[in-house]
Amino acid sequence: MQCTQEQLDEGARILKRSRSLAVSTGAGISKESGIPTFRDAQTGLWANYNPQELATPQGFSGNPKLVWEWYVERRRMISDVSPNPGHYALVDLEKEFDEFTLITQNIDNLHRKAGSKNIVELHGNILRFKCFDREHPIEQLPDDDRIPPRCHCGSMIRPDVVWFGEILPADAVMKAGRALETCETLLVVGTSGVVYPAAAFPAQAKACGARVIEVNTEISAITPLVDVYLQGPAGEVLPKLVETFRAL
Ligand code: BJW
Repeated sequence: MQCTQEQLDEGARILKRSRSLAVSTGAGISKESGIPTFRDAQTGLWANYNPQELATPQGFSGNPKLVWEWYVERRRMISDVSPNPGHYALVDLEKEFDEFTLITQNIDNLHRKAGSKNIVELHGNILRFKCFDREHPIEQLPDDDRIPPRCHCGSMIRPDVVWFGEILPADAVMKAGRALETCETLLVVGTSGVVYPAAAFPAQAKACGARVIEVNTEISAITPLVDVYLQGPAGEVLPKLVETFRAL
């Protein structure tokens, strides 16, 4: 199913009336770049891997080699792919608004690669590292045979991403909160809307008076709440939304 031109017109009119836009993206926007989402029943990462083993601090403590190697593999896959038309459409939208914040749950760096500027990375970035015990930032991985490599303090090094049960980076939470309070429109793209705190963003923005537009191939947990639902792949719907917006 794909959204109609009337629905795109309605979304574009809401955007046209707004001076400030916040965008919240999830794994769905990178699907067309070739990166699997998490919760797709067939191809999602959590269909094939156990999140408790691979995306929790307890999982890393229990089997650091397994977790480290899983992230090495994902980093290799991510470094081979490019942004898609959905990422580039958001770069175009950023130029149209006085205030624009792109809040992403994705760790794949593709918004930055595409050229988006004001990005808030809620769940970290797979290309960065920190130490497990004391969170020392790691600028460069040591030339170390150990897996995982070790920090100067002796602790294991881990990817700088947010696992289940971990607190999100304070500056990211603060910037996201400010954008949600002040935006006139929130555009939500490609997230199932089940992982908190991002799952609460649409309700938060609405409570502050914003309109909410969603782009997703499927109905999500937030669809019942949105003002305009644009069904379809982000790589097709977002460029059409920008084109419709510019034609108004
Ligand atoms: C397309 C498409 C196309 C496909 N175009 N669309 C309140 C209530 C209940 C629980 C909690 C709560 N507050 C906190 C929690 C606990 C927990 C949580 O939310 N659990 C829920 C699962 C119930 N949250 C946390 O632990 C967070 N920490 C926190 O809140 O700290 C304080 C606290 C802790 C404990 C208790 C209370 C407070 C941290 C969450 C960290 C999430 N980490 C991961 C892994 C990151 C690293 C890595 O990648 O390895 O982040 S899990 C994974 O899910 C990843 C994603 O960012 C995140 C969200 O997934 P996303 O992006 O929505 O992907 P999918 O696959 O779910 O959906 C894809 C969507 O795209 C689908 O809708 C498709 O239809 C769509 N789609 N193709 C457009 N082409």
